[in-house]
Amino acid sequence: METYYVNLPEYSQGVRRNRKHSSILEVTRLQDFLKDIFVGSTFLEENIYDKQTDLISPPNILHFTMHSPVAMHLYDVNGNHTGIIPNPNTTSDIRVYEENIPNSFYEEWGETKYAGVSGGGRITLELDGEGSGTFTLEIAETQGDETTGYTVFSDIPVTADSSGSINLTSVSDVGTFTLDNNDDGVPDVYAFTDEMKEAIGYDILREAVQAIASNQKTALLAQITVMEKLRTRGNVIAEKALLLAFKNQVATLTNKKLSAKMRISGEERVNIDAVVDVLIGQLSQPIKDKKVKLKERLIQLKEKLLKDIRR
Ligand SMILES: [Ca+2]
Repeated sequence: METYYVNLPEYSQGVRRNRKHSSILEVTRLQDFLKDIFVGSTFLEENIYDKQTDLISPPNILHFTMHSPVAMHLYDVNGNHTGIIPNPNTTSDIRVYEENIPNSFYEEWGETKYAGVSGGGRITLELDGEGSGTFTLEIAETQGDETTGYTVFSDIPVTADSSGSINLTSVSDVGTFTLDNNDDGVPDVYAFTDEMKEAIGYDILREAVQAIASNQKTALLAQITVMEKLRTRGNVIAEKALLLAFKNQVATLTNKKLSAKMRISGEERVNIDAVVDVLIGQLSQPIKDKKVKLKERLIQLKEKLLKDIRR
């Protein structure tokens, strides 16, 4: 018996249609090929191969996993959509989705949404809040069985009115994005990947403050220098107190009653706040590490104790 292979990704790219195994018999070139076989011909139509090795190397796949309450919509450069669509039956609460981007997929498992696309084209991921809480978004890139890229946005605050988007062709394009949480067109959340959070330091806060026009800039920069010294010395409690005070001060400076020279815009505040929050988050890390060390020490002591008793 002869075995033939249909390269579905190659076919789908060529005809801009999304074909999967369930719809393999709808591939017109396969239909033609099957007709040929019935009349005794084994002419290989385009996208059909008689050796598995003739298939092109596995395509890059971008995977998006959303631990919700956020809907994910993927768009390609041609405006094709993959994701949830309104159920045409308005009395039904069954979630309906489409997969119109060539070589894309969409699935939901309870609260988790999983979508992806292969081919390496530019993709826009649109996020649409479905409820209040926080979300975690994982973005991975694979080629065959190999994971070639991975990044994650953890515990990003979200509301039912939230919206934001990320443009990417590969995981390496991803670093930050903004969310508008109250639908007024002004970003409220500046999200960093976990990896990027580790790279943030006072140098980044200094950059964010340098970017403002307020005449309070010099005073804020002086405070940054103080906080940076506290970090070098490991004075966690004082540093945290100053970071919180710094955050309050920045909030006060957005007051519309202040003179234009002093005032900080809402957008400038979002950027500064995001960096300050990461710096505050980094402070609980040494405490966590200390706890782990303590636990390790307790295990060591217990082992020693047991050894001593058994002797
Ligand atoms: Ca907003």
